[in-house]
Amino acid sequence: PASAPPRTVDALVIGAGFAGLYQLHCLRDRLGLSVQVLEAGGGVGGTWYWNRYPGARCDSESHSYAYYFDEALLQDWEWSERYPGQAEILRYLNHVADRFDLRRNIRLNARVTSAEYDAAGNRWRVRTEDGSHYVTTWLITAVGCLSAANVPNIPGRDDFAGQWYHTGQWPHEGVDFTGKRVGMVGTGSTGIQAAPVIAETATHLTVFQRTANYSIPARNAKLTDEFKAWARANTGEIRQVMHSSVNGHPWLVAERKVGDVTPEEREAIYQQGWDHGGLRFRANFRDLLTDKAANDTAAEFLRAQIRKVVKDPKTAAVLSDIDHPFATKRPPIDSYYFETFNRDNVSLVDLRESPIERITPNGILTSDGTEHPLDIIVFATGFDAMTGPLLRMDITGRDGLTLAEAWREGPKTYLGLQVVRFPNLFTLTGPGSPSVLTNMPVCIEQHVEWVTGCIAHLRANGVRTIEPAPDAVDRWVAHVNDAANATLMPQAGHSWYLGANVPGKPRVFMPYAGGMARYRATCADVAARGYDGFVLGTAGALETI
Ligand code: NA7
Repeated sequence: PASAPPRTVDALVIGAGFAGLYQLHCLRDRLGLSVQVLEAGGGVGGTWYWNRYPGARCDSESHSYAYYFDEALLQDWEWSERYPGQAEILRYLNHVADRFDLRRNIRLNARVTSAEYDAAGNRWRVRTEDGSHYVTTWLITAVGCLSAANVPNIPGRDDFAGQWYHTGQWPHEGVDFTGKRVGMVGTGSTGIQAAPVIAETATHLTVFQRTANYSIPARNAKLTDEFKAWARANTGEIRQVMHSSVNGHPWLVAERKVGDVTPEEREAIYQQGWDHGGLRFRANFRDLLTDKAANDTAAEFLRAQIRKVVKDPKTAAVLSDIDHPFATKRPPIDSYYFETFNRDNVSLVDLRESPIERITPNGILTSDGTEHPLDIIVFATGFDAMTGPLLRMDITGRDGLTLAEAWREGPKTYLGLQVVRFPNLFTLTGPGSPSVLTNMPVCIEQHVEWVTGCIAHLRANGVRTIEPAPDAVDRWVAHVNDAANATLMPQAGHSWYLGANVPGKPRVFMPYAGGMARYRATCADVAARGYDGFVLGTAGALETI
């Protein structure tokens, strides 16, 4: 109740997914702080609590999609498939919550509505939807990058007589597609995972495609005992590779360039990558993301595969008419996505030719005058990525400055972790960090450990406040832009990396494309030089009342 006195803690963490769980463990069990985690969901797990759509599965390989901070945890947990499915990851995160006795400091169903910095007391006041009130010195957001659902505001949506769902807010009881005509809007990673599974039970599936996409077969399979034994015996080496790689995956990008091999060799390498499956395809040559001519060779190989798989030439043409360079948008991986279009009960609508005009009570009406009759609409339309989850909370820093105002022209951070005039606020996997361009747990562990080390340092040295110096932020923002512009990625106009999928969102390339290993080294260097670029203040109360 609003009248109850606030609860006071040293640190408050928002979110109980991969990042929030580990941050709680580090601050409570390594630093001995009092910590409260507030989680909007009815369970722990973050992304994997909400994204229960058919076919939901991680694109990182299981043995790398895990915490690496605890050898006993690594040894005890056993993944069953090459890529972990949603239910298995959720079991894993619940196992971690139990194993490290985390639940006693996590409040579920506690959606944070506001966080306000009180300069006089040097503390944050955090409020939840149900009127609870917390006071904390350190405020850490662990809200994820892809957690604010983007449901397109298509006219007529509320008049639809059937059911509609967004994949990121999927009903826990599941959705029965038997006997239903289903329309799915969106062909990103999510739609590409969901379509083959929906098609298995639906009477008919209509896929509404706005932008054609590359996809590489995942080649998911049960893990063999040999592989499991290898992964267990080599955790140190796997960690080492993940830490030295550009994107935190357990492989390195090849040294060779496309031009170093003959066209025949190149095609054989691509074929091998296609047969092996997964995100690793893009690691075949080191210039795929920097040289358009090199990229064209991969793009053309992938378009040709679509034409080989899809039998109907018109459908194949629409699916393979891809206008962005390969991997400049997040490249999906799939299980029989293109094959799905060979089924009798699946059809494709090209929204570029005839966009959606409105939703009617009976289905979706496109501009060519066709009304596609539907019982269920699935919006696989993605997220207000990176900034969305932060801006949907009302965060206010010094002098009444809101985060929305501070980021009006796009997000500005130092290392993706801190914002000018928001002292003692740390934004894990925030914009300006490598986050979504990496295998997330690797990036998360680095962030959480860096923040933990930072708070330990500040406490040991009597520092009351930390916030970035404005010129350090300017330099970091420029560096993030330069890193993006050194790649082909900004060329994909429709990408959520740029905020282009959300109407009115500033077009800024949000993640740091300079590579995870380089980022890790930069952060370590900043800490080693006494938190260079940050302003450390000694005024203000640290011990909260
Ligand atoms: P994405 O990758 O943002 O994909 C969303 C898809 O929905 C994409 O094909 C969009 O087309 C399409 N979309 C979005 N809004 C509309 C409207 N209004 N009309 C038609 N089509 C629309 O989200 P995902 O959930 O698939 O994946 C997110 C990340 O999760 C993924 O990258 C992985 O990191 C895991 P567009 O391309 O914008 O034309």
